[in-house]
Amino acid sequence: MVSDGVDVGQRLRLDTLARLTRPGQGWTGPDVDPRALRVGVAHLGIGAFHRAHQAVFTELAAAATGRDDWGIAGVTQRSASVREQLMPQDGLYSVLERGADQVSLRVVGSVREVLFAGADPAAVLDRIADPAVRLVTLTVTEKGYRRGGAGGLDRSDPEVAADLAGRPPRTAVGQLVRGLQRRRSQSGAPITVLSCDNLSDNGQVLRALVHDFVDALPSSEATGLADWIAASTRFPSSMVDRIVPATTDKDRTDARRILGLEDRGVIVAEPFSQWVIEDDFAADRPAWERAGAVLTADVAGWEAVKLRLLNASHSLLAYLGALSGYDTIAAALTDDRLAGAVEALMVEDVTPTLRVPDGLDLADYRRQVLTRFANPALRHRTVQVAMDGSQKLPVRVLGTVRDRLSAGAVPRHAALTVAAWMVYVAQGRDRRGRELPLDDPMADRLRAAVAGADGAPQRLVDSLLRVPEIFGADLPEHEEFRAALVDHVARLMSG
Ligand code: CS2
Repeated sequence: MVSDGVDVGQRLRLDTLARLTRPGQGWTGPDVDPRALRVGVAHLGIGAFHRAHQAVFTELAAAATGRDDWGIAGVTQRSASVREQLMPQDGLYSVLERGADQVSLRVVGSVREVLFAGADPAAVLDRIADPAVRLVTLTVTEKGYRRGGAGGLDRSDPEVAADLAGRPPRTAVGQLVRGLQRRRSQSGAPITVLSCDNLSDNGQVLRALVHDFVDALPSSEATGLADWIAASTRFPSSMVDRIVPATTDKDRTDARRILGLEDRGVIVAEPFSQWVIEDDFAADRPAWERAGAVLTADVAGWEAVKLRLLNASHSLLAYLGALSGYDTIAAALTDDRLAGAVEALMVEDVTPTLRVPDGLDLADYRRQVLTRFANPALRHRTVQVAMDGSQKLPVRVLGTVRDRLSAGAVPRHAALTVAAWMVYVAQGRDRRGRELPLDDPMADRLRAAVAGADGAPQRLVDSLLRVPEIFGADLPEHEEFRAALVDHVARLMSG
């Protein structure tokens, strides 16, 4: 089959792309000449989210300013597959944007190199040490930070302990510290470390984890390192937002039809994209504001709005939706009962806890979230959002719970979100009997906790509420919250 003179069996690469007739039909990009780009950013965790979000902003910023020094070296942490997808394609990949009633495709060229940390850990440290690199960005997901119960670095985690003992580092914080150590001894050039994960105060959290790691090193290795990091490194916070479901075969087929080339690295995303970044950099940065990002002194308000309204609602729809037999977030939202619960969560429980950032209309924001979730073209699976609940609930739901409880109110819909997660963990099946995967770093602990509950709502609530890494020491003691959970769990379990 031939399209635009190119055999569609051919793979996306710089040369095959150059042979396509331009402008292409239904596709754009890259907006930069990838051959001319030099690496200026090292990114830890080059999954689909980074490629759909920061990599696009960075490319558009480079294009708007004519700069050629903001190419990205991405690091894949757990498997070589992103490297295998992108390197034979000269780093090129497409973002398939699925709006409710139209689809378009952008070829992105800002990723210049993909390193597999498992095979080549030294190359990762060299990139962090490279003076041409002025930025390390991260999307390693909530669990990638490896925090313990009190929020600091979990030194009992065997991976953390092994990195501290001096093996080539495999954790993100280990890679950062070892890379910074090398940078200090080589050029000593300042650098910014920018977390792009869904954590509140992500910059502060990461700074503290880096310092925890340094503090745990033998003094012979750590002398002066903490001071150098404090003086030469910045850890701004940022709020990132774009819905990026897992790529399906249909996405790959549609991308091939639109582009006329085979792309093994295609990712799918909604049209919406937002980035709010704390303007606190140790050195130069891409002019992301030219690509629509907001640089501000105050990110905390935006982070809370996004995590508590969008991500919490997502989790509610994921757990309740999956239990009710809905495969996707959009399908779950067609159920009036679920849509009503989400609306009530946002309006009654979350909104009173928010400090609204300047220029943001919360009612518009809430409407926009629901419209984005309702996008039927995205097919964002409920079980994908349900993953890693032990890591996500504290960040997106339990802050709301604590704020409302201390204001003397019982947040019933936030409690419903937690209860739906509890039933999801305990039942592992939807109402039609189909299996629901428990994909969570604490899965074994959670399964053991619910095993003794025998399906009794009170015992189930107590067994999970007493996992201190998730609920702390305070929430199990709160009788009204516990009662609300028991009430919801009992109703959910009886169908
Ligand atoms: C989702 C997020 O999977 C999840 O937990 O809530 O990945 C969500 O799609 C993004 O944060 C949107 O920006």
